[in-house]
Amino acid sequence: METGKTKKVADQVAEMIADAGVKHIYAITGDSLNDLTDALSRDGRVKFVHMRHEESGAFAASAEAQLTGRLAACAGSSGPGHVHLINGLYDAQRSNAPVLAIASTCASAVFGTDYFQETNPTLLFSNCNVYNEMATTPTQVPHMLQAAMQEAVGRGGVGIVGLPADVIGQPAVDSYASTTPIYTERLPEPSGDEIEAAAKLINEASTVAIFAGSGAKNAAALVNELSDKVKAPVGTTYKSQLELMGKCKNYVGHMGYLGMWSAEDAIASADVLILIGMNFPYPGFFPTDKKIIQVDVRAERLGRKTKVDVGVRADASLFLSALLPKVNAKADTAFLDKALADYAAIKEKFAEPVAKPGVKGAIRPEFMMSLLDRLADDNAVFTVDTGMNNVWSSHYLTQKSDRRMIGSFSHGSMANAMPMAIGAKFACPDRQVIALCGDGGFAMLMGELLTIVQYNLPVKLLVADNRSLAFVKWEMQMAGLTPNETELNNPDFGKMAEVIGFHAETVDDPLQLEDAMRRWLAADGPALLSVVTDTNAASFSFSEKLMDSAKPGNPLSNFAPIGS
Ligand SMILES: Cc1ncc(C[n+]2csc(CCOP(=O)(O)OP(=O)(O)O)c2C)c(N)n1
Ligand SMILES: [Mg+2]
Repeated sequence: METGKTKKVADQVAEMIADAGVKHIYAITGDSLNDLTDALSRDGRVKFVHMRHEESGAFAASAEAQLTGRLAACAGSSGPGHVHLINGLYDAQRSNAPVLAIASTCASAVFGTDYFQETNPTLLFSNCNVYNEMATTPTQVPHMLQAAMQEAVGRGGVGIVGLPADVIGQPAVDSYASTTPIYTERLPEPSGDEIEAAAKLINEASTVAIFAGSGAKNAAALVNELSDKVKAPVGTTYKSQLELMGKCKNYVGHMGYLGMWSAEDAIASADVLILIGMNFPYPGFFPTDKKIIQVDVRAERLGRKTKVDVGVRADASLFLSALLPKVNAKADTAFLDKALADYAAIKEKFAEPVAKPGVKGAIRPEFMMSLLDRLADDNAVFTVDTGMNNVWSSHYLTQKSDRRMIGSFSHGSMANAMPMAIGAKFACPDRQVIALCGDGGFAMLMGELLTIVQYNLPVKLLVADNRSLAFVKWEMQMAGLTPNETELNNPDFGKMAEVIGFHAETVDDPLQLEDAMRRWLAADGPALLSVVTDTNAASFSFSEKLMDSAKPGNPLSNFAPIGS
């Protein structure tokens, strides 16, 4: 702040966000947001990343927050500007990503007058937040901003502050509010009684299975130890599989509608099922006639998706460390061996389409994805669009060292992969960032190609050009409908991206894919590879539950496909 100049609310907001350690704010400026844009640029510590659509800004902030575990920010101007944030904010909230969203809005003096661009951000965002308030006086701003940031990091979700145009330009009022969100590392511990109860169930059981979600990823070595000791197969969610598969030798696949029956069967049939740090959406996969232990740092998640016999609010590592000495080793490996054999059989089946790369104009996506698995960096960050890319990535991407994958796993939105890659690249400039885009998803927020070129961001976009909303085509077929309104008439995405300034190629010949992929991965700066894939490729491995649920009349027939 220059001396002698009055500090405005906008300056105070810029200062507080910077002091809070926010590195980027993904936004589009305009009208009531201009004062803040100006203040941020004078403060100089938070980079304003100028997106082409506010929804992308929210996805980018969500990706940054998920990868770093730290607060990230996005903003939208009055009315349509912040209305555009909503889908990305839903995704961030449901991914527990600590994101601050600033929604500037028309002057408080004209609230309720049907003013130009008037919306009510508090109502608009009412279902996707951990904090959601609008400041109508300068005095409120620092308290509300602090609370929004603290709730976002403390509870993991979206903190929203509405800032009317007249408030943002007024002199700031100093406040007692702290300007640094407190990241608390203190994790809930299990009680002795809870450990005794869990150990008793496990010791009395003949067979045990483990189902581990993202909350178990920092406890992978302990999950592995427990599984080894009690001969329990380990199934995961789609979201957690990449992080856990390489670290658990008894890994038997991920479970869900796109999942593998090896995991599904083991989880449904063990005498005792241990659920660790998971928020799996579909109750129908859990047994009703077995004993279930659930551990989660979030008390509100216990018993939400299934009946639970022993529910423990605790950090996964603390729970497993306390439990391990109390459980007796099991000798019988028959149950585990069967699950491992089932998983091995699935992997063998997966290898079949990889060996048949397809024909010109119809490259097999399995071949494409397994090539990517072989060629991508061991610590690559993958972002994945909702659609068939979820299927192929979950079947063919493997853990090499420190790979991460983020997607719209709970919200299930299309178009997230490219904007998430932007946030991922800003957050992790030294890592290879690869967006797995569907042609439908890619086109939905295609303006972000321009953002990528504008910042010369070296992100890698892989577009699976199957000329259709393939997942939906397949969904319709499964339900006995004739696929309709699912065809896409695409341009040559490679040529299009080249004109925009990408290193870009389109490949339609499977024999040329490996060389093209190597060039794409080696390229400096923005790079896009459009692969003309088989429009009819579908997976054999889908869960039996999916087949049942797709039958007309089944209450689950309108399922959401992905699973967290
Ligand atoms: C924003 C949004 N609109 C619609 C849907 C429903 N939907 C789920 S997958 C999908 C098709 C995705 O097509 P594409 O991106 O081409 O991927 P593909 O399945 O063909 O690989 C649709 C329309 C959704 N999930 N999100
Ligand atoms: Mg498609």
